Amino acid sequence: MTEAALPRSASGKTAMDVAWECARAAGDLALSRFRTDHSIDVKGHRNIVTATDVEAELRIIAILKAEYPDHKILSEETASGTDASSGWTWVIDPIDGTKNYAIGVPFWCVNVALCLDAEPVLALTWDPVHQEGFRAVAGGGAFVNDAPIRASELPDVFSAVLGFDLGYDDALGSGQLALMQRIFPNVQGIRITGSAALGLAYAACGRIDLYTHMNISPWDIAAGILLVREAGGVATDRDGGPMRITSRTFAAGGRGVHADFMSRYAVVAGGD
Ligand code: LIP
Repeated sequence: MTEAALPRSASGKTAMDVAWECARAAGDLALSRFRTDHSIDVKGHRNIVTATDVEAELRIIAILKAEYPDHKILSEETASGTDASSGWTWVIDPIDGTKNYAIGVPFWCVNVALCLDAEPVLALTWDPVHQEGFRAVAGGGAFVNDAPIRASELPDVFSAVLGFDLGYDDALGSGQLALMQRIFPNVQGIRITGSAALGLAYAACGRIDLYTHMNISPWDIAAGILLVREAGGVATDRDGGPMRITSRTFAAGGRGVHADFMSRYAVVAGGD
């Protein structure tokens, strides 16, 4: 699939142009309010949402409804129950890394993906603070802004820097910490990112060599699956099956590090 094969919008724009419009509309709003006081609601255990998350999402949805009225939308704050299993679906996270955003840590992004029958075919992860757009179209390779990106070519976990996050489930989070304790010190570095979408983007461009999670949502990962694959990396769930937008667990990154991680460490949480 190339960009030309993706549906044009109602106003004749390419799908990537519409994705950029969505990313900038949400990103400009979020950036304008970064490190200001936020009105925060608690959605669940360690899971917060700011008023800006919701407003940014509504801006994206307004653009998508105008440009692709027949496409479905699966989004974190206002449409998290959409069935994306068939047809065209935009999968949206207006601010991934909401906790980072709320506490002033400059590691958050706007995450936009277009899926066909639940398979990501277009990805855009936009980091407004660092002005970096990680993008890909299926079959067209992956880029940060206009520079091509490649996943890590390191051979194993020992030579790697790993990224992960804890998520909102204590047992699964504890499992991740126990796993990292098992790996350490046979690794060059370990990072907790606070944004799964940027964690995957950084794995796609080899800034980190592998990113893994045990309790994730479709809007956090839809774009990253395609970025890692189009950058020559591997993305699987922790059982070794192909990573899908419905995967709750995953490991994604360079081929060598991924193979070594999966063969040595990828036991399902609770077995550590
Ligand atoms: C978050 C991810 C993070 C993960 C959290 C949550 P949010 O997304 O970025 O990596 O650990 O459970 O999914 O809530 O900021 O969009």
